[in-house]
Amino acid sequence: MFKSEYLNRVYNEFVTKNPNLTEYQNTALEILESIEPYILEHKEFEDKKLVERFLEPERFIQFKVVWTDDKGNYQVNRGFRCQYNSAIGPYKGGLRFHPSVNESIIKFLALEQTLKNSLTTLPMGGGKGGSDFDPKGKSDAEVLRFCQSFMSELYKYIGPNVDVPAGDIGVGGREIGYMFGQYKKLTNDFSGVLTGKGLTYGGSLARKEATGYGLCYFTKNALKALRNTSFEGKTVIISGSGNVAIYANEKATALGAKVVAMSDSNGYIYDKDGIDLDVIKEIKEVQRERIKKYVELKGRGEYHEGCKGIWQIKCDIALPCATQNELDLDDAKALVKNGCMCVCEGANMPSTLDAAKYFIDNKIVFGPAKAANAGGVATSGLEMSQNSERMSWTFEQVDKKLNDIMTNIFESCYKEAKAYGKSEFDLLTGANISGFKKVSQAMLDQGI
Ligand code: NDP
Ligand code: 2IT
Repeated sequence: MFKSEYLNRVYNEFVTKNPNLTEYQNTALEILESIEPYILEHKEFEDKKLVERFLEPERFIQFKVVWTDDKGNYQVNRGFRCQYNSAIGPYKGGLRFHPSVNESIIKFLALEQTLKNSLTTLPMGGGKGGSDFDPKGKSDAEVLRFCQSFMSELYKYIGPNVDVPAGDIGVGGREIGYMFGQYKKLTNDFSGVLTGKGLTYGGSLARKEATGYGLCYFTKNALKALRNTSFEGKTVIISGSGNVAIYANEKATALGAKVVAMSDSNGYIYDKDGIDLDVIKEIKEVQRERIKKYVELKGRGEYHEGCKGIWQIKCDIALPCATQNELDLDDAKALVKNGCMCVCEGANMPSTLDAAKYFIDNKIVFGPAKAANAGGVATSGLEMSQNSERMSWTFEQVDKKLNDIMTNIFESCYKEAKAYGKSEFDLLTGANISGFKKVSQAMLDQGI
């Protein structure tokens, strides 16, 4: 599998130690394959067991979350927090509430987050957490009771200089607010222990928009450098219709593109005239309803059951912004066959490894998740800075810093792609090597 005997041994041991954790194994494989040229240059890493050290999370916490629903029935869920790596700063990463959450999902996301946070250039280590709780169909009161119970355990392990969680799938402003309130009640401490907070209690302007906007800033840079083109006049499809997807649509449209399709876990809508984002915001942010409603509310467009069909739509640019493994090799082939020239990942690991390789081999402008979607956590880092100095910056200030960070991330991935990748289109190798260089150096320096 690897040219390096050392990596073959490390990966085999990793799989033996982590049986059945498929997503986690896939992420480790992707990272090791792409950092191999760098490892081969540094023979001393083997002596120091650096890759083994990198692939072992510092801490993995699992806990019970008991709460009562509106009928007074007890419910039991599982909570998790993986504190993967603190070499370059306090653990930082989102919380995901979704029925599919398990040890493998949390560990894969925490490992990804470690390199992503390194790419931002801000001092943040990597972590991730969440629960198999499903917020869908729950009342506000149920979500409140769940969040309070979840934080009653999590608060023991986090802190503004220890571990700073944020949102992810199923965790938005409402959930962050409920968890922040409970943390404060338990600790009697008003601090920036979570990011993505409301604007009335320490949140940052532009954090809500940051992942989607940042994705478009990254894409803009990649299109310019690799294809000398822009969003202007391009047809775009975006999977998902949550936080990342909505603000990716907003920025892509502002940059001159037309977004014709979006989805949720039930199906997708296609509107050849361009999706009316206000209608999507009303359905998703206000009513918490299904995307199917778009056709009824807008009076145009088509709804198709099942989310897979979205990749069959002809487009210039695809932005997968829903979830992991939502775009496989067949989907990748369909996109390329239909003329798609750019795929940038808003979600975490939305393309399977063979799909990602297919894009890179076919010289599609491919923005790998840990680089392309790093704008969310980068702006979380900016929220932490504002909390520390007890100041708040304007929307324009934060947005400008976000834009600069995303340009910087693209430049560093592009530089390493040219140095180590299969071609200058290999931003996946570029991102992994760029992120790994800093974390590995910090680990060596600290002897951890
Ligand atoms: P939201 O909960 O706001 O939205 C998630 C969207 O993806 C919804 O449209 C949801 O549909 C869909 N979705 C979720 N799970 C599945 C599934 N198993 N199959 C099909 N569709 C699914 O989450 P976010 O927008 O915050 O997150 C989206 C992605 O972006 C995730 O991969 C997340 O890790 C990543 N990300 C998020 C960041 C952030 O700051 N929020 C930062 C960086 C990455 P439905 O409503 O039907 O469930
Ligand atoms: O995957 C991610 O980068 C996030 N969900 C955001 C994490 C954060 O701490 O803002």
